[in-house]
Amino acid sequence: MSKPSRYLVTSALPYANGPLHIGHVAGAYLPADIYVRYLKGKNEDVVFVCGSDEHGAAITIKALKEKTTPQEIVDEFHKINKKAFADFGINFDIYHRTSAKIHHETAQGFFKNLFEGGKFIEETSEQFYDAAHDQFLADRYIMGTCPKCEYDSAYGDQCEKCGSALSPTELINPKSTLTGNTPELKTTKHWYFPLNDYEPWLKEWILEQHKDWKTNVSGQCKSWLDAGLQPRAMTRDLDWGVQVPIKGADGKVLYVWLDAPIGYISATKQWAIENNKNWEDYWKKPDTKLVHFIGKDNIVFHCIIFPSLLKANSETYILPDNVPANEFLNLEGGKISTSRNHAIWLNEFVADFPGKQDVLRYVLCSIAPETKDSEFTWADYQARNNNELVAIYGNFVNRCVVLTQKYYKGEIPEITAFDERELKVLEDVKVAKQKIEKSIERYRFREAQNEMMNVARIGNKYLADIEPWKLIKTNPEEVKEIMACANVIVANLAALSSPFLPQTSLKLTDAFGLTLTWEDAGSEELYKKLKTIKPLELLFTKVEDETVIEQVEKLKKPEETSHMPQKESIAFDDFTKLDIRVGEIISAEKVKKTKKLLEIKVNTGLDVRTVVSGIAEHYKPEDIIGQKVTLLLNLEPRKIKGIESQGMILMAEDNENLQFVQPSEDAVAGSLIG
Ligand code: B3M
Ligand code: ZN
Repeated sequence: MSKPSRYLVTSALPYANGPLHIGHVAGAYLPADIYVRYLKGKNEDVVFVCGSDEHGAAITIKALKEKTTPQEIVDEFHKINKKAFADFGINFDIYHRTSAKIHHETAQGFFKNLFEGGKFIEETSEQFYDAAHDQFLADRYIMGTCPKCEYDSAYGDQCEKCGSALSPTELINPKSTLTGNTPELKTTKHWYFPLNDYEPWLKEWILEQHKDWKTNVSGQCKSWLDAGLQPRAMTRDLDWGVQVPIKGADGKVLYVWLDAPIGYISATKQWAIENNKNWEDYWKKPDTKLVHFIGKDNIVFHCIIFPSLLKANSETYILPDNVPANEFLNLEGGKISTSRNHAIWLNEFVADFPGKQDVLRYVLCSIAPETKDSEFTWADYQARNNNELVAIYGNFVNRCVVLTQKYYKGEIPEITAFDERELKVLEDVKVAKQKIEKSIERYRFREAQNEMMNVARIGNKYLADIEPWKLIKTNPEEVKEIMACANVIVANLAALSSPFLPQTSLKLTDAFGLTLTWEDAGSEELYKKLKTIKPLELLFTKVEDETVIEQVEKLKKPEETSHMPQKESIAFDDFTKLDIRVGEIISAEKVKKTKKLLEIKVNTGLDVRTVVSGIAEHYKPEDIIGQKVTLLLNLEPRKIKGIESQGMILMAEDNENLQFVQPSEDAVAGSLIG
């Protein structure tokens, strides 16, 4: 597009059902914040919106598990996340929420517009229903065995183990998470959006007109488009969310992926009200540039579904100019996992490392998963801090400040013009600025930040080559020009690092007693603005080995919160019904064509019986022969892969570790446990 008149920048609305971790930050928030700070530094008209996604079954399930209400959960995490972002320096113009009235109205209006325009297909189909709760089950409320990898806790929409997208009816042995019962199929009516109708347009719009999109984004779009799009239900049977605003839709809410992106619109509306602006300028004028920052798991929703919905709406909305989605960030050799607490939580980092936001920003930007998954390690955090922020950026600034104090008591020497050598150095800085701009505008933030560091490298080299500390004895006049030039480089650094290291940039501009904008960088006239520089504390300090060790240890310790809450109480009589005994494994072999299952023969003291157990990924058959086990004897026999399993070996499970619940070695097979 030609130069936009204004920008609307969005970051994915995080679900308000848990705290934020560094994977979120590196994926969708930090890049957006850098982009926005850059644009604002150039005095562009920009609105940066985000907020809590407060609907969806993940939230109602959490409420159920924790015996509380969805409202309480979203209230809690909206607050926590809003604060964590603010503390970390992600500068949204508004952090809204989808439970707000204005959002419900906006989403309902949007749905109605499509409905009245005849854009939906009404369809009745069979869906799982839990009679005990008189409730249709959202995909997430159904769990069962994954047909692809046999993981026994796959959700109705996705297996979290192998990542396959599923539909609830594909699950083997589906169970309602509300009651544990096998759900029945019952008919229900929903409104489907015929995405397939938009396929030709999407192909043209994405694959032809947006060849500038990142390859990880267009690649994912292309594979969806090649596979062929299907109509998608835009409503759900659920009692938490935005009510479907038409007759005959009681008890139904908008599908969360219709509701949430409209959250961007309602957030803009609310911002406009608070700032006396017109929201429609940002959503309907074609000279507005709309950019969505997201993680890769949200690509289909932002590149295919939401644009089609915007296009179908009779109000003429603009479409995203770009969706620079990032891949995933891993952590210390593994995937970041909320349930296993294998994560660095943003609110914890801010509390544990006060004033170190810029360090984490720097590291996360350096390793941002822009083209492929990347990995955060504490050792790398330490190395980048010590070798780059301390040794390059901090060192250069510190030298310049200290020398200016020492030679001139902080008064920056006045000069009339620079000599050739200085002009050459300042030209290099200007070129660096242009490269940063180009990289940011192409959403290459790693590259951009590295180029910003080059300015500090230029400054360091300049001082190291000339050694003003030696020259001061022989040619103090020349040192004046050198120190003026060095201060100009520091001022450039202050302006050019403002999108990446906002706190640090602020410390520098404060030291100069100036406000510097992006446009001040690279300007020959900058030295005229600089008058004094105050003494500064060290901008960055070394990260010690102990910190690294401590943080890595912390990751190894699962927190209590990662454990399942206590189940409902049962009567003593219920407990005595369980026949639990000591058993001894006599033989074990793998069940053919499965990854997880072992067929195990156990001496129960009464008999030798067969038990099929899903432990093959943890134990080799030959290693467990002779193993004493705790066996639930009177579990109703059931057939697994054609083998009748007559009992269950009890295992302790912790963070994917499986251990036998092991009676002591001299316990005799058949002894009752209870
Ligand atoms: N809440 C999904 C997520 O956090 C969803 C994003 C909505 S963006 C409109 O991954
Ligand atoms: Zn699976």
